[in-house]
Amino acid sequence: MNGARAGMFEKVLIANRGEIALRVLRACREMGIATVAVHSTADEAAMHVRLADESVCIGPPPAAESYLNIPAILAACEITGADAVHPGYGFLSENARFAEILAEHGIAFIGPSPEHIRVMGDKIVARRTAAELGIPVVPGSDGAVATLAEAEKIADAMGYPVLIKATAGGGGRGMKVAADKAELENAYLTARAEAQAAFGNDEVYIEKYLDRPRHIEVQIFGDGKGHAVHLGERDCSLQRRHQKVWEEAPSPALNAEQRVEIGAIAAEAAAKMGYAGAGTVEFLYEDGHFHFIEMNTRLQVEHPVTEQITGLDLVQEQIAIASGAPLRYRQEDIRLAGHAIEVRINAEDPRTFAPSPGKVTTVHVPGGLGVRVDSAIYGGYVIPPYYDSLIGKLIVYGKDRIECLMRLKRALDEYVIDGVKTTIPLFRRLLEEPDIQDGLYDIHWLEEWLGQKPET
Ligand code: MV4
Repeated sequence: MNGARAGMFEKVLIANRGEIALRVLRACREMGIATVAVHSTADEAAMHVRLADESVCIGPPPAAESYLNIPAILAACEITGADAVHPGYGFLSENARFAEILAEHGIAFIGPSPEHIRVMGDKIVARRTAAELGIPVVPGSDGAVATLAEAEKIADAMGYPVLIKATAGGGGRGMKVAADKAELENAYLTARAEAQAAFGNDEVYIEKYLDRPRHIEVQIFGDGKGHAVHLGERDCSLQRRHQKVWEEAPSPALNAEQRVEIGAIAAEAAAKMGYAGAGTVEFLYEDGHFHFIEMNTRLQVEHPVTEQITGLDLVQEQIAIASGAPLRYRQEDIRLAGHAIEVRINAEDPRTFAPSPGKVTTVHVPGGLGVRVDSAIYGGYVIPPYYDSLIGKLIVYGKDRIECLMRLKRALDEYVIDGVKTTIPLFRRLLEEPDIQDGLYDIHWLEEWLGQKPET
């Protein structure tokens, strides 16, 4: 079989580890593209290293010296002759400078342009850009708020409660709520100080605080030439400390008309920007209204739920677009069908969420119709303590949400991971909750539930 197509990459270097490295490797294999794994000294026995065609050690265990080490990754590209890099998620996936450096060396970055990464990385510029492109944004300041007096003026005009956010923010750091005027000074000063400490940049802006929204995000793809499609939404409201634990598609909160409307708005904006590759437009959804908060310019952890309801391979699509191919689907070719749920299996105590690295003695993964497991662990694998605790994703698909929930319960009961603690028991408990069964949850639901059901 000859997999060669005009312009298609011959060898892709995967600048990541764990389940996402494996996910990218699988897409490359199916496209007839050779793969290069890179790894730290802590990951010599990792599955992505074992399965790749070639591998290169890029440094010691700390990510700053290996998976974030741009010169070492560049050297690995040169040594192996890779013609493209897939960054996965996290690490260098939203580093505009990395994308630029690769381009300067004639290596393709499988992702959007450095300019689009940069625009969306600055939350004020992202907000302004979204508004200009016709996306509904949260009411708030026009740009940065440089003084407390200015903050007071805007908050008075808009009404309380308000939220002070860091321009360089993300992950909830440098974010402070002010319920009324009396709380504004402290919120403003604290947000600036936290932003300075976390990002070395104390610039902040103000938004109206939405009390009990859902987090709903739209998956888009652009060809970089003014065409874009959307692949429906994901509901990622179930989270703890800004870490998603459960994602589903479609959102239990939306009807078909709302889905088409928000999807079209997101895709049209991506088209107008000339956006290339996969992107996610994040919204807070409350009282029937969508409010843009951020855009992620990378593949996301939860992309499999979208793959399950569309039947499309998002990583293959990313690779094709980065090689200069047009979008392989028009909007009318994309059919959203059935329901998918992903739960994140972390090596953590299911009640305290304390990390639980160490040796995995036994792994038995669930299977059968509608069950997918994206994971890079195996019996005898030692989970290193240096990286995040995600060790697998269980994704279940059903014709509707009810079938999906029954299948999730069945699959969780089959799943065996011995030797380390995992979040599997958390999901068994969640499935017993009427609010979860009914899809009635917002971004605060999980933390409130955990608060009411403290450790043992
Ligand atoms: C908000 C908000 C309420 N109102 N913005 C949290 C991190 C960043 N991605 C945006 N975040 C929020 N922005 C306004 N105007 C509440 C949050 C928020 C949140 C958002 C999505 C998912 C989980 C969250 C948990 C707490 C707060």
